[in-house]
Amino acid sequence: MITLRLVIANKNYSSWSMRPWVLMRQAGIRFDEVMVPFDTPAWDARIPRMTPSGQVPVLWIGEHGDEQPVWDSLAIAETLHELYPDARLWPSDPVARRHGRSIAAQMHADFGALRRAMPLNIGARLHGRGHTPEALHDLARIVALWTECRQRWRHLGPLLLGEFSIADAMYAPVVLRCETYGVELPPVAAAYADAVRALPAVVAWCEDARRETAFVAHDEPYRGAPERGSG
Ligand SMILES: N[C@@H](CCC(=O)N[C@@H](CS)C(=O)NCC(=O)O)C(=O)O
Repeated sequence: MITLRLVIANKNYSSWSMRPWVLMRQAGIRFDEVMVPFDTPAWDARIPRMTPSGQVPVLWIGEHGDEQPVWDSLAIAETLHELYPDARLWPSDPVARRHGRSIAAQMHADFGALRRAMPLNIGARLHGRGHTPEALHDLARIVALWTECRQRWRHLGPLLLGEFSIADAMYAPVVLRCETYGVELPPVAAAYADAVRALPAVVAWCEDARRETAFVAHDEPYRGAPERGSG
C-alpha cells in the first residue's frame, strides 16, 4: 500500500502548493496534508529537513516501509499520473495529453510577470492592482491558450482538455488571481474560470484559505500588515 503526505504552505498564498492538492483532492486520491506556514519558526525548523529544494510543495511517498520525497509541482503531478493510471490525471487521447503537457509545462516555466504582479491572495480583494502591461500581456497569452483548448476539446467536457486534468490544476491559481485582482475575462475564458471555481476541490481549498489569518508580507505588495490588538 502507498501512503502520501503532501507538505504545503499557507493556502491563501501558496499557488504551487495548491496545484497538487487540488489535483489529488479532485481525483479522489487520498493523502495526508502537512501545512507549514511561511515566515514562521516552524518553516525555518522543518522545511530544510522536509524538502530538498527548500520549497513547497513536496510529496512524501511511502511504500514498503520506506518514504521518499518528490518535489516540484509538475514532477509531483507526473508521478501521481504514473502511480494512479486509473485516476485519469491526463486524458487517454494522446493528442490531448501532449497538448496538456505543453500547457502545463508552460504554466510551470512561464508567466513570471503575472505571478509577480498578481501573487495568489485568495481572501483579498485588490481590484485594479497589479494590472501592469507585462502582467496583462501574460494574461492575454493565457486567455488565448485557454480559448484554443476550449475550441479543441469542448466536445469532451467543460475544462481545458474536456475532463478535469493536471492542466486545470496547474491553471486553477490563475483563475483565482483574476478574481482577486478584478480581471475581466472574455466569455469563453470566463466560462472556463467558472467551471474551475465550481470544482469541489477548488471550493474546499478556497474555504480553507479564507479561514487563514496569517499576513505574509512577502506576498502582499499592495497591503500593509493589519494592526494587532493588545489582547
Ligand atoms: N517550481 C516549484 C516552485 C515552488 C515554489 O516556488 N514554492 C514557494 C511557495 S508557493 C516556496 O516554497 N517559497 C519559499 C521559498 O522559496 O523559500 C514548483 O513548481 O513546485
